[in-house]
Amino acid sequence: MSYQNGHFIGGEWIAEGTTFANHDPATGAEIGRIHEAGRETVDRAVTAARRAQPGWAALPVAERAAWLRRLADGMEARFDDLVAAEVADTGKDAVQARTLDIPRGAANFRVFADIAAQRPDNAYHLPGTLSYTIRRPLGVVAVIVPWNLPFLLTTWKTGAALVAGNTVVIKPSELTPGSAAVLADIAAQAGLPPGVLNVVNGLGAGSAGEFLAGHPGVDGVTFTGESRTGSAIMRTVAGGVKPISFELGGKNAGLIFADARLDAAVEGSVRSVFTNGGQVCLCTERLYVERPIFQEFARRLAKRAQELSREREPMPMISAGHREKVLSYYRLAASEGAEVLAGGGVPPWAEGGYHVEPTVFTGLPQGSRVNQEEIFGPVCHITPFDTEAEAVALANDSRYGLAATVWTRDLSRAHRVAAAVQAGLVWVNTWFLRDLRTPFGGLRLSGIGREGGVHSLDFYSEPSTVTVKLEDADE
Ligand code: NAD
Ligand code: 6OD
Repeated sequence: MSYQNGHFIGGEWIAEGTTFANHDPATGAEIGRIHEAGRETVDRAVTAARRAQPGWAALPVAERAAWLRRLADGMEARFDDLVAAEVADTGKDAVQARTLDIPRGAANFRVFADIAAQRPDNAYHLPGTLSYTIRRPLGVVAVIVPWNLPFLLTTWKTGAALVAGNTVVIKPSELTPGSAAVLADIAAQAGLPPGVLNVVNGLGAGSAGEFLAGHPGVDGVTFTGESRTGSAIMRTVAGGVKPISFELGGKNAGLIFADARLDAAVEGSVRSVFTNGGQVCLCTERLYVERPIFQEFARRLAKRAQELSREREPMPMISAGHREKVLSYYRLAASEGAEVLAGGGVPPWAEGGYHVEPTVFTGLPQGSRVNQEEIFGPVCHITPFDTEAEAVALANDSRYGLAATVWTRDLSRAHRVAAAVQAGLVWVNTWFLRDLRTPFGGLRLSGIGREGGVHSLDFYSEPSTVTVKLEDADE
């Protein structure tokens, strides 16, 4: 597969700007060249989106919802193309792309279509007074997304923004532009009005991402990516005081109590640590295990990590640079005296691809960088604990607050701990089980705001309140 990606603006493909290479992380081979949007190209995209926005917002919500369903049908019809694009860009397993990443695109569009079409308006009554709210779309929304779950995240934001009456300019990650290009094709084939959905490619700082976020014609920014990038975007949009929705990094804890079903806790942790090569913001990087089962849990998790490596299971890191970042944490852990229970390097079979070994460490203090900084690879550190209060305190000892898992068969403990752990999402005896109506997002460095269900619609539209004084019958 070799492609050249331009920009999709006002319903047309435009190949302008210098190009840069895109690589297959599984082999390191160049698979395509991407055009980089400069300020002028970004300006054209925003102008196209602004032109289309009033007409799009004027459609009854049921018609916008019908468009989303038509686009979801298009995603299902182009399922294999979307899988191929996602696999080529990320090196992820096609089975995962077929069962998680790509089906979520149509699911995202359908759930927001249903929720928006059925959402009631609000009215507030007082004696002699009636107030109600009118929801208005933000206008043009910049959708800036990362490389780890490209299609899932692009559609998660785009579906909600569109159904709320906004038009969008999507800026995919420079490392994974493929599935957004297929989405633009789907929109073109479906006859979506030109300018409603636009895609510009390029890098972040000093390039398309920054130009887009800072463009005065952009009314709101929804961003998923690193916490540091979130800070940079806040600075970029500060002058325009634009609404932002940020889903950022995580350093997620897993709490495993001695009464948990051990098999389920081990397999659940294998998923939560190693899925997508550990490159999911929700992945667990810190495991806390109650002391009576610590040795057995650690032995089993390490064995599974070794098996995954032998089976060449976890996907590669997204780039040579990211592999080097992950390996630098492996070296750091070793130099700080960690006990390496599994992995810790590059698998012997990695040829050209950006693979690292699934890795399990123990023995480092809670304050170590390995226990505090987001690594974003197939790696975790395991620490024993003795009491529930200690486990909760360890989980909360983080500048992040995105997700946590709790493994226990004690119902009261499950609810107690879920309430005490400071995270935007807590899973009990499972991981990454999603109901798309629930609020999704994180505390502290993990983000600002919530998306999901009506929470997305709340971000992508703003209420105006109308208050009417009711006259008495004889006035
Ligand atoms: P990143 O922050 O480097 O890049 C994300 C996007 O932002 C890319 O499109 C990039 O080009 C763009 N960008 C970079 N600098 C920019 C700038 N100054 N202005 C505007 N745009 C800019 O993130 P990444 O490395 O692609 O993704 C991995 C990170 O994303 C991890 O930290 C992970 O935890 C996080 N993430 C969080 C969630 C969540 O829901 N909380 C979901 C997925 C990923
Ligand atoms: O499931 C979702 O809706 C979502 N936003 C997942 C994010 C995963 C991060 O890597």
